[in-house]
Amino acid sequence: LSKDDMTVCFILGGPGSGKGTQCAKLVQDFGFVHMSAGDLLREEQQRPGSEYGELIQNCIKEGKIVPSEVTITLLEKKIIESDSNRFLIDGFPRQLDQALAFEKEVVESTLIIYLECSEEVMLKRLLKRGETSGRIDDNKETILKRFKTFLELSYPVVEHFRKSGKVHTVPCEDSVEEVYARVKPIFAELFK
Ligand code: UP5
Ligand code: MG
Repeated sequence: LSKDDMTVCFILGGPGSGKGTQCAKLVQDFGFVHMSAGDLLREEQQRPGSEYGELIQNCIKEGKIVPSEVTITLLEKKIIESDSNRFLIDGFPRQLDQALAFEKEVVESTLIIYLECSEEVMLKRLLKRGETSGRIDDNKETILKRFKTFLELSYPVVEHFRKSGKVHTVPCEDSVEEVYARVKPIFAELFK
């Protein structure tokens, strides 16, 4: 796998901003491989014999960030296993050191979408999803911890990348279709 012909886009935004939802639509239109860092961690947590199971579960339950090495190893493995060279990574990097490590060790990102959403709207979406999701972090107590982590540690990643001019901020409190109507042209411009 050559890094030169590999394209990585980061889809960032607070908990419940709609990262997974928008990525699913981008996959259909632009043939990217979608990797949700959170999904990969949940998968690893449930894998029998995983040495990280308990660590991951505790972090997710507390809304804390899993140590970078674990997440980067999982992402790297997926990238290597895939026969695609276009990747959408959702919910990662979540902390400045992860951004720096990934761009140094794996590949530099081409584009970053930041889904901008108020906590009020995100809370409403997550509580609703929590009625059926079975996610151990979709409860009010954990959601508030996730918001705090996002603001203190993850949002600075967006700020960091702004200097590079790669960040596109997309307001995302409207319907899924309305939000996608803002996201799609950004991709269409770059990846026809
Ligand atoms: N919904 C979506 N868009 C909507 C719209 N426009 N209008 C109305 N409803 C909309 O959407 C959330 C809900 O809202 C859904 O019910 C959807 O239908 C609806 P979704 O697309 O799932 O939003 P998303 O941003 O993906 O929300 P998610 O809960 O997945 O975000 P988080 O960032 O909180 O979760 P993630 O899975 O990325 O991480 C979970 C935990 O894993 C973290 O808290 C952390 O502990 C750990 N983690 C790490 O440690 N490191 C990582 O790198 C990644 C995760
Ligand atoms: Mg998600």
